[in-house]
Amino acid sequence: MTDAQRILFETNGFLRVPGALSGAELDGVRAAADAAEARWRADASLPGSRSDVLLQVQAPIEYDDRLLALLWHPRTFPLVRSVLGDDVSMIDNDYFITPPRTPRTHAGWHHDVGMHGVYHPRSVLMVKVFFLLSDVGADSGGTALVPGSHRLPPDFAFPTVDDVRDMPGMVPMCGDAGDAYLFNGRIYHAAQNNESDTPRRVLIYNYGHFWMKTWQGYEPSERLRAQALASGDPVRAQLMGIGDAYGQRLPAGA
Ligand SMILES: O=C(O)CCC(=O)C(=O)O
Repeated sequence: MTDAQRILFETNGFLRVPGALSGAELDGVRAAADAAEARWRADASLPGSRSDVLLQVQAPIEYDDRLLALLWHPRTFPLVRSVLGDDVSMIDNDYFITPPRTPRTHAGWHHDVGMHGVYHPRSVLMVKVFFLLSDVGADSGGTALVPGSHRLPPDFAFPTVDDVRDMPGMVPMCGDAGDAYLFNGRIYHAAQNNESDTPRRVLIYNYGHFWMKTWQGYEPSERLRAQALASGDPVRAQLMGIGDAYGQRLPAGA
């Protein structure tokens, strides 16, 4: 992480990574996401939510190794590790498809993390990485966030707004397919309504510390855990939750 990236992330609570995926890599990830979506749509027993405001393919890493490998992508994972530390692990992962012309947002203003007993303005407990698979403009249903809000005290009273866009100070996370961004899970954020004619597609990877529990329903399958162990890669193993509950850390250089 460069000094500029560190300063931007620490002060704003988020960081953009333009062109994280490009060319053949973006094509491959999109093909993998399309195939995952088709399988998920065809089998209602597969986990996720199916509503008029969001199609949520839960745990896309289980569908295709190209979606799995984004967890340790060289353009984003080193940034996450740099911010969270060597005890980084995976908390959850999703593929969100926001249908065109949604009647309302699928996620109002919220923080992802608010653990009791933690002074959040000084902590980084979770970091979320978003990979855009479609171009996201101001009306495409993208993420909105309030820069710097991860530093506000836990009892800070944000105004209540009917429209996500009316939150004072909010910034829309627009971008092109292949762009990525990451944010501190404490930042105040929401999803905008998709007022465009095209679906908004985004892959989301959430990271925390190794001692934190994986979100229920996102525990990696035995297949992925065995694959990670067989790879001999300490990064993969740790991201799949394999290691000692306390004191687990990636070795320098891994
Ligand atoms: O769809 C979005 O951009 C919002 C996602 C969100 O609120 C979250 O991941 O907590």
